[in-house]
Amino acid sequence: MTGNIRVDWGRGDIAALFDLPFLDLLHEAQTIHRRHHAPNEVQLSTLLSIKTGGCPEDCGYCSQSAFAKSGLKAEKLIDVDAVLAAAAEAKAGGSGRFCMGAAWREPKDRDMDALCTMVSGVKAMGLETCMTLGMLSDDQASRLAGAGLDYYNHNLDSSPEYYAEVITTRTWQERLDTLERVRASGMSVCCGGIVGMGESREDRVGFLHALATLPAHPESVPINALVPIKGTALGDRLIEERNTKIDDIEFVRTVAVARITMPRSIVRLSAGRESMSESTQALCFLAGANSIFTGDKLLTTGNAGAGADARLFEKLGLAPTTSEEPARVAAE
Ligand code: SAM
Ligand code: DTB
Ligand code: SF4
Repeated sequence: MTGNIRVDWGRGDIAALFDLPFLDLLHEAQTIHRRHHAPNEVQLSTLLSIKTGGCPEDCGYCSQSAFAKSGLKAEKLIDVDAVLAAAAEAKAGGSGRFCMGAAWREPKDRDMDALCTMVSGVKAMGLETCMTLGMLSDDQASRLAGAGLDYYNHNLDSSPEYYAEVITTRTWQERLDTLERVRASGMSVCCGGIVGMGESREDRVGFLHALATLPAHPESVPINALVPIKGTALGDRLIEERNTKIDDIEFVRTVAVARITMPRSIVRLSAGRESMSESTQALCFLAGANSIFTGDKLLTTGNAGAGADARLFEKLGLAPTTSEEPARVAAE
């Protein structure tokens, strides 16, 4: 336990949650959700790719890997001004957090000054800041924290077993080491993964087990549904095999189990929302998802967009929240 939050889940406990009758599972998830979070509020984050393509890692789902034949052009780190302009647009659109992603194995020390300027500039606009840049050294983590970086995103992506089938250039242990460095620097952790990559239920159990037994739960847990991209190993497989897209109900179950096992974390309904029905998204919110990515674009692929989100929020009576603190405090 950390505080009164359980971190000693067994795989069997998590498998048993997945096995619950759907309505019982949703009831439990929603009950726990209301204990820790404001029931009708959804946190809004916006993504920007600050360095696109040409990544030396071989993540089988990713358009930005140099191993993929996605046709994406490799670009250099973009200018600070371009980042600030995109952040201003995100803020005007009501977003509370600005997440900057780079297609790197790890940042180079020569990029650190520019990255820190981006962080302090975005923070000065009154937005929460998040970056995802690959692995970090202790020094890089403390420099980013010092510049005002609130969150660092680094995903475990799947179960340890299935991870090895998806990525071979970076080990599971290296991911854990980066997460530990982020924690030690004082930044909040954003860590989740992808479902719908062809993994089994047992892998989804193992994935959530890995997250829910970290020494402290990540403050943000992004749950992505694979966006199949032509030219990537997993995208091509999904496109060829058709109908292997994760079942909507199984996706909602995954969100619900994340909510139950990590009760205080913000659970983000992340990639894959563009092709998700309103009803499935509504079930995800009922299951405890309380964050989304706003805007028309994720990093390289499309996103639901402001119009569709505004309509859905209106229908469901949801309101954006800009900070997770009030919801948490209300729960104590
Ligand atoms: N290069 C950095 C890294 O991987 O550490 C950060 C960027 S990477 C794109 C961030 C996360 O986006 C991945 O860990 C993965 O979970 C998610 N992601 C990437 N491509 C995706 C896709 N096609 N569908 C769903 N999620 C995806
Ligand atoms: C995360 O878990 N999902 C976001 C964020 N962290 C960086 C990225 C989703 C990327 C989807 C595919 C793309 O747009 O390239
Ligand atoms: Fe590189 Fe990140 Fe894509 Fe993996 S997910 S190939 S590390 S950009």
